[in-house]
Amino acid sequence: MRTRKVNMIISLVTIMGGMALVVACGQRNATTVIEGDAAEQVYIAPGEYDEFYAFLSGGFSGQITVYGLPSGRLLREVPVFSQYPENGYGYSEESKPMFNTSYGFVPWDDSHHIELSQQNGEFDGRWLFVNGNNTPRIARVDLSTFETVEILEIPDVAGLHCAPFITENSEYLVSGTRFSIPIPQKDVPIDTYKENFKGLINYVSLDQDHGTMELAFQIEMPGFNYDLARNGKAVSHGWSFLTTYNSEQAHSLLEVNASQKDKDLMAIINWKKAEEYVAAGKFTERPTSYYHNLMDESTGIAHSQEMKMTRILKPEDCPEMVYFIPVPKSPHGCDVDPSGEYIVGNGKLSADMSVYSFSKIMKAIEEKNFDGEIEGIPVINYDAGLHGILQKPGLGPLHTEFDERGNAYTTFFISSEVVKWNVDNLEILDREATFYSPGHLVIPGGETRKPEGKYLVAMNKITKDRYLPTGPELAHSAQLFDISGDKMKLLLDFPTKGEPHYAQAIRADKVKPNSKKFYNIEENAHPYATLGESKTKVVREGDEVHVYMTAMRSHLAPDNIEGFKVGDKVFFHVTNLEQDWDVPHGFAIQGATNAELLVMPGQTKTLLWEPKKVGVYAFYCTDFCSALHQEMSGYARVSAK
Ligand code: CUK
Repeated sequence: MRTRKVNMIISLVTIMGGMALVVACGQRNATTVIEGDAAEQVYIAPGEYDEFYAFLSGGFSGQITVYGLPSGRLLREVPVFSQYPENGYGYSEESKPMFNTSYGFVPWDDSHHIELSQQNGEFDGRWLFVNGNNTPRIARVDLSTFETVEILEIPDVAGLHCAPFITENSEYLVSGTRFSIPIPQKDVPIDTYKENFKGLINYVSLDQDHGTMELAFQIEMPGFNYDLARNGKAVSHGWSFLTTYNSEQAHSLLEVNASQKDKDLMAIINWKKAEEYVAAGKFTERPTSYYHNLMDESTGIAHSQEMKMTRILKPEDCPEMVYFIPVPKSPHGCDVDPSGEYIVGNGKLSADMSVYSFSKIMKAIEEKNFDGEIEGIPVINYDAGLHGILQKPGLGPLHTEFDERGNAYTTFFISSEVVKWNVDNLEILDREATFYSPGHLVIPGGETRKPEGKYLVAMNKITKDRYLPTGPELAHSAQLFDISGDKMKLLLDFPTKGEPHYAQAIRADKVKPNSKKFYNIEENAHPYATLGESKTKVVREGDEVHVYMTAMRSHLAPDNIEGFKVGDKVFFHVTNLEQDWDVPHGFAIQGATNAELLVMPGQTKTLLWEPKKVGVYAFYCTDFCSALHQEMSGYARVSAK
């Protein structure tokens, strides 16, 4: 988003000078819109719970954050594509394998889109999926523990921005490459883009009981930029919609090259048909390399597996599987309404928004109402698939969510507002300023068949004067609106972490009852678990030393350890023997070059320590756990080799 802002603004100002008025109207003063009982509506009394969980992606922080709504209180930060010193994720020996990729150990990524698991088009509160944009990956967070338990790399794509969009019974996560590349990778001149660069759309299947991901198949596509997607629901179940930009196939995305055409294209995929082709063996197997990292539930240890083959479906071998339809210039998303009938395709560089009708698209396909084809893929006639056009809604439309009353809500980045409109008759009903320049927005269930149109959160890209200044770097800002009435009402600003792009929100009672309180120590199958203080020991195997340690209020055992040598690799395997909610213990040792561990009751976690100098070094529990917490410590003596 960030690098495109300036170009977008320049072109929109030139293209739509006449609409500059909307920009001016957008900059209203917040104090004029806060009225009545806003404070009461967001106030959650001490000891009370919020009504919704909201999960915000962290953008370049690589994490996700969990907020309560309507209070806007930050409840948790869940590390996904980033090492996290607060709990040792990515530093502990158990979690390090989560970052294995075909490029090596990559403990950072850029996370954009959150998808909660669904059944029958409704959130079921089991898992959350999120993409890693840069080193293409998809992660799964288990909502009983709020921990990242799986990361799957997606091969032969670049920039997995268009991910991970879920189907209504959690059959698949669909994703597409943001940047087309040579497949397989090879050393070719960049200006051979048109001949050598290809795109891939990927279908990852989900195990219905465990949520585990598997790359089911990939569809080879023309070398466009696949930006965002949604899957059909209800009447359109079985189909995916992906917007693309740069249908010019320019290898430089300067506006003069990549935004010449008046329209770009939306890809429409019949994934049920694709499944049939896979079952009929119509794919080619292509050698590749990607990693699948999975946390074992009983040991808490992540294991990596390198995968070496992928199945490719080619549209030319698989008729009636892939179509295109034109969308307004430089689109950024295609959102499907709760009925599954309407698909909103917006162009960032267009003054209008196109709303498509799924049944009309089906009719056009049936009647072969095509305007030619691109690389063998039929292009459906634009007017034949159109439900209608939303005229001059605002400047720079980005994302749309829905309520259960037939309304859509779209963010406008440039005119800095949220616009409410009726999906059926395309009438604009309300507009509210946001502060400033919103990207995504979220309504609880707002992309499902069952939205709960009570609140809307706009996630703004620019903060400016909203908070006390904190130097040049400001937290991004989210804004909560009450959308239960005819007019939207701004209730609250709250700061966010990293750069949230998409978010999803779910009724708290769908997640809260399954939330794990602690790990049952009898089920701890970690090979270095120490299930009782009498079983603690120190075992040397050559230069490797394994310390079987326990933590219990208020001591670490063993506490004073001698016999380490300079150059040893010391593994502290710390088992937290507590069996009670909210009694973690921590572990840190002087000179360790990684972080600390935070060990939940019943868990075993391992910290690697490589002493470099002789001496006596202190270790201690990092999480204040009892009145004698400060006594929870010990010494490690290191002698010359
Ligand atoms: S994106 Cu950032 S505001 Cu990555 Cu879905 Cu549109």
